[in-house]
Amino acid sequence: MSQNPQIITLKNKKGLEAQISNFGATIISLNVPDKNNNPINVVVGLQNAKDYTSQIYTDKGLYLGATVGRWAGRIAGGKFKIGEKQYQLYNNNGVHLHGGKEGFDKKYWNIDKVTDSKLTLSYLSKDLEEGFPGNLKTTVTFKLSKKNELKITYQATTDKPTPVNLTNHAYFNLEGSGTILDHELELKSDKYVELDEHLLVTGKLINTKNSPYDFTTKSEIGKADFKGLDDIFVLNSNGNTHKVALSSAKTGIEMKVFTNQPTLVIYTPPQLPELPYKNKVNFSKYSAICFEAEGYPDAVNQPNFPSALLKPGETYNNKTVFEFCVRS
Ligand code: FUC
Repeated sequence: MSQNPQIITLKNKKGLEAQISNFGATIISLNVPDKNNNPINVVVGLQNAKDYTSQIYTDKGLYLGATVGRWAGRIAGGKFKIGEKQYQLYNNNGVHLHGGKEGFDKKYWNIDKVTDSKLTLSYLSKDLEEGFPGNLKTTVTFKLSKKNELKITYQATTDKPTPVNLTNHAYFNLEGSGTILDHELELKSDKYVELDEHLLVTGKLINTKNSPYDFTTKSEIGKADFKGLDDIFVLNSNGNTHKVALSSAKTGIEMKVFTNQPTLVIYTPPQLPELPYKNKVNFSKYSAICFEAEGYPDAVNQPNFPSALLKPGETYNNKTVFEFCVRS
């Protein structure tokens, strides 16, 4: 019997409103008041929750607003070793991406707890699902705070050592349509991860300074040398300050990203495919930007990167916050 996704609406008292689907623990819209107090949906979403379950959509591999796991990003060779034991994951031409054929983005999550402003979903990923060892119990909490933040918290526990790397794959556009090329971006990252032609990590880190990846001073995304991003940045670890600030002069909306994760994938697809988008909006070239806060990429195969193995008795804890304000 086919299931129907359920939508949960969260609100805070400052006008933030989020719609979350339990299919993929997916953010399907996030309304934020602009400088004229009009709501702008800043997250790219589809019209109906059911649209996310159709193969026409899933074949496009967009992961719009979804929770990605058990491993967000790419695992080279689609395999890894724990001790002497090798694990073979679901892969496509030798690359495991975003949790496999049916990752966490395509699972129905259990609705554990709902209040006006907070939702907790959970999912039990069974031993060897997509090839990963251990029964992994995962919860994700979405909360709209009084400080006008969307706080996403992931926790997970396992009964066997297993790699865990969870993230949310929301595509942001602070104008709700058009392009993000006119948005301004500040990114607190002095180093990015070198990638090969298959977008796999070489293990080398490169300075962002004097490269097209230097957004340490806030600047327009569409500056002269911008060629699109599908890159991994190492976040500077100075205190509890924001790691990213993104703003639109048109709507006055500014979003700051805080996270306890060490790296951030920034992804700007050149063009979104034709799909039944919410509010029937039109998107032009470089229509949205993803900020996927996560652990070091392919850490299971990179001995120089911090380990990403979760062991029995430990709790995986990932907190990422998207804070909104209006600048006049
Ligand atoms: C990001 C990228 C990938 C992929 C996906 C939809 O995480 O790194 O290249 O296209 O999102």
